[in-house]
Amino acid sequence: MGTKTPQNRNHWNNDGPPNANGAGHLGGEARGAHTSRDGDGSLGEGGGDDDSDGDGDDNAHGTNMILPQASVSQAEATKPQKKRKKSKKKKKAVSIPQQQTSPPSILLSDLFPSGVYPEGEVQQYSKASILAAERRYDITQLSNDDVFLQNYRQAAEVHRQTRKWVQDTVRPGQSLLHIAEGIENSVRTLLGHAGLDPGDSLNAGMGFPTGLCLNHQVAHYTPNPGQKDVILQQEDVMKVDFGVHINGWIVDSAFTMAFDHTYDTLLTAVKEATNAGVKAAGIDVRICDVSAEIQETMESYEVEVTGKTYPIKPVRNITAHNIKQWRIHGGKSIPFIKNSDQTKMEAGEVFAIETFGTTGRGYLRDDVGIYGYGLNDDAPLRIHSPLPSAKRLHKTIRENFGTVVFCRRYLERLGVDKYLVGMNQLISNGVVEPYQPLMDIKGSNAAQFEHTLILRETHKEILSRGDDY
Ligand SMILES: [Co+2]
Repeated sequence: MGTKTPQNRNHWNNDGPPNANGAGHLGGEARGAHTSRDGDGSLGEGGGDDDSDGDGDDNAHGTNMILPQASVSQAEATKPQKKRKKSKKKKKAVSIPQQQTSPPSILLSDLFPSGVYPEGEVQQYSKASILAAERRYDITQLSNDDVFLQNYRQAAEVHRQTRKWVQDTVRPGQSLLHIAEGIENSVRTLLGHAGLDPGDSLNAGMGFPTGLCLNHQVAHYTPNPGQKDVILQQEDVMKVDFGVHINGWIVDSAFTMAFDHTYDTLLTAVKEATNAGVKAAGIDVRICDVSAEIQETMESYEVEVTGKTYPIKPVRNITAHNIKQWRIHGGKSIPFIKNSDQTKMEAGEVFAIETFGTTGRGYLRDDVGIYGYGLNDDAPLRIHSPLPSAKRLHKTIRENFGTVVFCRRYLERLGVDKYLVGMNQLISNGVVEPYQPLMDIKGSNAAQFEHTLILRETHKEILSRGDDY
């Protein structure tokens, strides 16, 4: 999920809307800017920035093996024969499944009974960064570091197993609703949280509405209830962007599918631009330097569509971002084009490094319709609304989503109906922020790739990395 750049801060390009405030730099999102709606909710305890990871973890490479199933113990085997033993033995023979099914249906914790989840890709910092990390070595190690890391790795594995199902089975002719629901069923099933009991989806669940954007739709489109089915076509370029959260920590990762080889170069350009951003990321690295790497990589490609050559343009008014607990957009933004933002990335921070490239203008506008809603983090706990429906809706949102962005389908599966009037009142009172779909010009095509990484003390871990992207 990308951060939409507030229009009055979009002053690093010439053909976007004029810059209204003339701020001197492009520093991280100002408080109170639109991103605050993702808010660091008062949900769960602790939270904050306790994500700096220690070196105390003993999860070396290779711990992602599935441990062999415990066999019948010696004592059990030598026990004197008893009646009914036959049936008992039969029960023991039921094995722990070791392979995910398609569609995914097996709880991830059953696939990893040891509770140790695969480590993400390890990338080393530059020498200078390692020296800086050594100086920080006395940073207090929090006791829950390992739990934090295992939770994050578990969420990443749920993302990988779910997207494998998408890549293996999604084909033209299927509806976007079918694909979105398949992703969401998989994520919830693998996490073991259906999210139907009050508050259950706050333990673990979807990190934001599943994004399925076609062609010139660039970001923030999800199927809505009651809409006419959109059927995936052979020539479509589809961005698949979904999030998995455990305890408010969100893995935000996206990829693009195309069934027509015309778009291979577009996909390669954007994938490589994202990888360049991932590679550039590090402790004390300035945001402007990450942006420059992304832009240079993206613009080194061009794509030919029906005989015409298009430069691949980085999208200018949406950005990569850091992630905080319960906040998909944590306040730092990384544009895909040159800027002068001297803000530095810091040890312990989690970043969603994403890029979007397009054959269109490279400037997004709001499309009609709605993507989702998010509770503002600074919204009051109690609202004074004359509408009982708005009060009820507010309670439902707080109990089930907190500040996690949700869509109409997530609300309706809870049995909530006739909520639009109440929702509009919450929006006009500033309690809830709506999110619109974002599009480039019709006829253009855009691609997206995104990874979530954590800047650990001595190396970065690309949590969402898979053998697919
Ligand atoms: Co994102």
